[in-house]
Amino acid sequence: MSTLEPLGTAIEQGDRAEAEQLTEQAIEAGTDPQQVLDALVGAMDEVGRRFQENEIFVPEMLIASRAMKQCLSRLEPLLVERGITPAFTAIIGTVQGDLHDIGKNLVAMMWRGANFNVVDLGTNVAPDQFVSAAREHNANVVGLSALLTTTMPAMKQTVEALKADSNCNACVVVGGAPVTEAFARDIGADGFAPDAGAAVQLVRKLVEAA
Ligand code: B1M
Repeated sequence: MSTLEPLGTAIEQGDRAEAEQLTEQAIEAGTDPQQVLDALVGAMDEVGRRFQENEIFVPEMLIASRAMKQCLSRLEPLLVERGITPAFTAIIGTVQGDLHDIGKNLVAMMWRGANFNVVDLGTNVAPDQFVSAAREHNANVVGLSALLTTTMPAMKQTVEALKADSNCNACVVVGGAPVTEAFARDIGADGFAPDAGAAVQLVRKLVEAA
């Protein structure tokens, strides 16, 4: 049996030591790094699905993401050497006035797990910071998180600023506990995701359609 199937299982179970060892073995055996990457991304998709289905919760998702990150760092030099780099860039941040970042960090990790290049601007990010970062990184996606009803207006202002910038062609996606599909539509966002697993499916769909 190839090491890739147990590698996927190790990621799904958040077994970092086993996942690292299997990644190492796959590399030493000369396995195509793209195939190793596909196994890692496939495992994170399964983690996202289980999270959405409430089969696992935040801690398990965090542990799986960390195992994935560790394996990716081992694989990265080989991917770069072969010119295999993420095809899409996503900017993410929590909107101005809002310091909550746990959910935003989970979304960022899952996007990395889906092999997006993710630029995390942190918390309390002003609309013009999102606009500058989207330009600077030629972003395909900008993700906004808000956890307070009082910062939802800042989310609206940020979407407006991004949409008003003719140099920015990024899809804007929003999420966070008080945010709803209807609110996302009202403020002109391109999409809404209720959780980190759904956020992966959403951005994949949007970038493929763009
Ligand atoms: Co705050 N807080 N907090 N808080 N806090 C809430 C949000 C609150 C609901 C608590 C309550 O009153 N019951 C309430 C908001 C009420 C409201 O607006 N209606 C509240 C308040 C009022 C406040 C302060 C104003 C309190 C005060 O100082 N008086 C203050 C505000 C500070 C500020 O931001 N300016 C404050 C401060 C804090 C702490 C700093 C202490 C801490 C934050 C630490 C941190 O994030 N580093 C904190 C915390 C931890 C919470 C609760 C307890 C937990 C939030 C959390 O991390 N959830 C929260 C109450 C609660 O939810 N039980 C609360 C776990 C996380 C995984 O879920 O962030 O929803 P969540 O993310 C999910 C989805 O929403 C989605 O995916 C994630 C994973 O599935 N998602 C996205 C999130 N972003 C997304 C983006 C996407 C897509 C999906 O696309 C881009």
